[in-house]
Amino acid sequence: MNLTPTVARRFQANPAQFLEQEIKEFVRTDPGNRLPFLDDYVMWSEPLVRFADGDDPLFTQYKTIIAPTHLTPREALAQAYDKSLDEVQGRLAVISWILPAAEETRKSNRAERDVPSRLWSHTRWYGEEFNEKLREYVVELLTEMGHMAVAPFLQPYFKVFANENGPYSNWSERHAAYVAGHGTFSLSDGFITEAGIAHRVGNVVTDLELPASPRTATGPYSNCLFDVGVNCRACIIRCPADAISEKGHDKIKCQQYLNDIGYSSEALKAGYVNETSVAGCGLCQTKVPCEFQNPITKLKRKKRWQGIQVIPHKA
Ligand code: B12
Ligand code: SF4
Ligand code: SF4
Repeated sequence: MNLTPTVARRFQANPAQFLEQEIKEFVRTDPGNRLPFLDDYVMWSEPLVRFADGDDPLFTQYKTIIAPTHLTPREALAQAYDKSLDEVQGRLAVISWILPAAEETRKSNRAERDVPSRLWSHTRWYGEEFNEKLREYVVELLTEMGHMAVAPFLQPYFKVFANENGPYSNWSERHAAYVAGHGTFSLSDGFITEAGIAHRVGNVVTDLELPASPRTATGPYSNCLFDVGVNCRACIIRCPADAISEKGHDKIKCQQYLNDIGYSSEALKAGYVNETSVAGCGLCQTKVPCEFQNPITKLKRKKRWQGIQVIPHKA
């Protein structure tokens, strides 16, 4: 990395602004965000970047909400550097970004009913490879500036376990995004941000102190229309695996479906994936009112115009 004195000065003057600009610039210019075999198709639109306080009490609550094995940012950083918790001193922050799927990708997936479009599938595979590169880039930037930094998802300690409800990991990138105020979960389980639900998430934990972005959501599901009493069943109707109902998302059915289409010879023949990859699905994230915007922001605008208040029925 070319760490010139100008770059170092920019970082020192305003680390939060510097990181946001660097992440946006990387997404805009790095060739990893393009598909060379498809006329350099750009997979991700401009990212959303926010910061969470690494000691936000929610991270400890996740040990009850998700599982005791879910790591706090301090544990994630300490384990990566082979240190004890006491050796990781001072304030910590989690840098959290959202990579919104490009419009053409979303449009192509809207037209599908059973399997994802090729663009969606390529974005699942090559787009996540780029997301890995971005995590590595942010870690490198921070370490070059003299800070500790880790992308928990890329660590050898990252694990996905399973219980009677299906898979869960020891570092959920969406739960960190929730702490950073990016948005909320939903009936389909997808995470609804101001840029909608059709996206991927990335995080880096660091000992650099950054200002925590405000969290304005009134509850863990409050960006979902179903949560405010609107009879939105769009994701239920879209799911080809019958994995979404008014009770929520059945992770086991969803995973089974992803495995079936991801490794079927039909999917391989259709050129979706290579032999070691997964095809994805995301039909519940396209052709739905939360696809590329926060539907509650839109609803509130409309209701304000009509003089009606929107109150979530679940806290
Ligand atoms: C395991 C996994 C899966 C599993 C299980 C999904 C799941 N919901 O957990 C399966 C295989 C089913 C799956 C499917 C898909 N996945 Co996936 N998957 C993961 C992975 C690796 C870990 C997720 C995890 O740890 N979950 C932990 C469990 C406990 O979370 P949970 O059940 O959602 O949590 C609920 C409770 O915590 C509850 N809750 C209850 N009380 C409270 C209180 C508070 C305060 C809060 C905050 C929450 C809360 O809210 C949550 C929602 O119901 C992440 C990557 C990562 N490391 O984060 C990607 C990830 C979640 N997957 C992703 C994607 C895109 C997909 C697919 C669309 C496939 C595709 N690419 O085409 C589908 C979408 C399925 C769906 N409808 O959401 C994205 C999600 C982006 C988004 N828009 O939300 C992620 C974040 C990958 C990434 N880096 O971007 N995935
Ligand atoms: S489609 Fe409707 S019910 Fe489903 S997650 Fe989006 S807003 Fe919620
Ligand atoms: S990813 Fe596909 S199978 Fe899973 S819930 Fe969404 S639509 Fe259903």
